[in-house]
Amino acid sequence: MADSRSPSRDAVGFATLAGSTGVAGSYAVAGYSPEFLVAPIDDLVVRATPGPIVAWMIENVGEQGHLLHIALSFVIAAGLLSGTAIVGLSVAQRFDRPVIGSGLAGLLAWGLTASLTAEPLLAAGAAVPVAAFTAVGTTPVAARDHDPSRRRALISSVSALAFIGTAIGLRRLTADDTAGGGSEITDDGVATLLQEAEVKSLDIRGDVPGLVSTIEEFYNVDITVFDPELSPGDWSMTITGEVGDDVTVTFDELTDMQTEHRFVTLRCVGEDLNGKKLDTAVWTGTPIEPLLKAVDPEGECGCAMLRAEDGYFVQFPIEALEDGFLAWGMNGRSLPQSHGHPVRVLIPGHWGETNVKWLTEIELLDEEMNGYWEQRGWHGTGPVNTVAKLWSDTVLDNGALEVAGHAYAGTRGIERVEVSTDGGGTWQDAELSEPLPGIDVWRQWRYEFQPDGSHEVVVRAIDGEGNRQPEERSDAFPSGATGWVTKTVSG
Ligand SMILES: Nc1nc2c(c(=O)[nH]1)N[C@H]1C(S)=C(S)[C@@H](COP(=O)(O)O)O[C@H]1N2
Ligand SMILES: [Mo]
Repeated sequence: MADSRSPSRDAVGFATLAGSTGVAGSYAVAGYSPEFLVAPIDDLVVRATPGPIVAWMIENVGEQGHLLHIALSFVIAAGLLSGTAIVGLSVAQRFDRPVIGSGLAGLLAWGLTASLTAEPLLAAGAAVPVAAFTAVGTTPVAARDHDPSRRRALISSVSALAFIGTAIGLRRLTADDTAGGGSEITDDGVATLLQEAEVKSLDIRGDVPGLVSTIEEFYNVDITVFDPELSPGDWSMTITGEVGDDVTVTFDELTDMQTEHRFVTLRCVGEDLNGKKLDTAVWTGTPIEPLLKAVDPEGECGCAMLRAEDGYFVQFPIEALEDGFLAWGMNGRSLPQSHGHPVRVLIPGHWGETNVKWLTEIELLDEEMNGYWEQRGWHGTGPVNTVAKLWSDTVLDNGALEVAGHAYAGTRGIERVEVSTDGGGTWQDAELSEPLPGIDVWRQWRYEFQPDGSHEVVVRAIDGEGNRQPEERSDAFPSGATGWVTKTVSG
């Protein structure tokens, strides 16, 4: 009996169950979104991590890096909610008032979740299970004698697990999922372009994406783990700052404007020389220029800061912005959540970071300012470097070796790709895919030869202005990788 009066192992166990079910409950009502308790905690974890480490993780470790801090954030969230359950359990025991104890735990869990997520209503998702499982732990001591604690612990654990499973399952079933691209865009224009890309894609045996990357293939770079959940109805974008009058555009107004479908390629400044953060899609949207003209920009620097719902921001010249595109569709579907649902920016020929997702604001500036990545030392707002990727080497049935990849030079375009099979001694022209319409699109290349032992293959591109891709090697940081891709292959 004396045992059950101190915060026993029992109490810690029940509190842990209560905390875990609280996290699951929050997930059930909020999903993988900023309203989920773990999201703001994760923001704090990321903010507490030194900037260079975060930047390095996002660019290099990607998903696995996210998993590390997310796991830590889950543990912290469950720990905090367990703390509220411990307080509830202690009060219940001290004053022998189980109802007050579990009510208090629920109230504290609610307060904690509501203040961190700023979502008082959804915070109930965390509070209710915490209160319920605290109540299980506060069942009067008398009852406990008839119910051996081992058995009770087992039953509680099983029901907690069942609750967590149900919460996750329910969420998955009911979630309004735009992950793979939402509703279909029924416009012949898209279908025509997708078909053109298919026809023009080279017949490559190796594992190289076609001229249009699928939504699943298309790379992702995000500064946060939780993508903003913005419905078209909630979305609007304001052009502000050094302008005659602010202008706000709603989603309906935007999609009523002149609609176009464009091939646009994106490449991240942070990728390795032969990395895979280079992809192309058919985007549906409208040109930015008419919107800019309407506000009459008057800033001194001729530059603009673009801001997004996830806290991302990037600054670059208005000149580049004028050529830009506001997209709400990707490969014939509404923009997937991870690519900026409902509206993102596409800036021809510039590094990926200028292509702001979940766009909320264009602020015209008087003075230049650093964007998110520029504050972290990157120089990634200008035009892309020229690159030829060597993404596959395959032995064909006839014994020949096929090497293949994509080449990209932004708005300069790709004129030629040269391949050497003797470490750069001699060069031959690779087969190139027919150019796709558009001013910012990659091309596929392919080269086949009869191997004789081991070969050092080197590839380099020549852009549309006649410039050969520079040979000198540099790392991605801070201005994008340079050099020629080489690979030793044998038949
Ligand atoms: N709002 C927002 N926009 C963003 C980013 C981001 O983290 N948040 N990442 C940028 C970077 S660094 C790149 S390379 C591209 C990647 O776009 P994708 O994820 O659609 O491939 O988006 C850019 N736009
Ligand atoms: Mo990027």
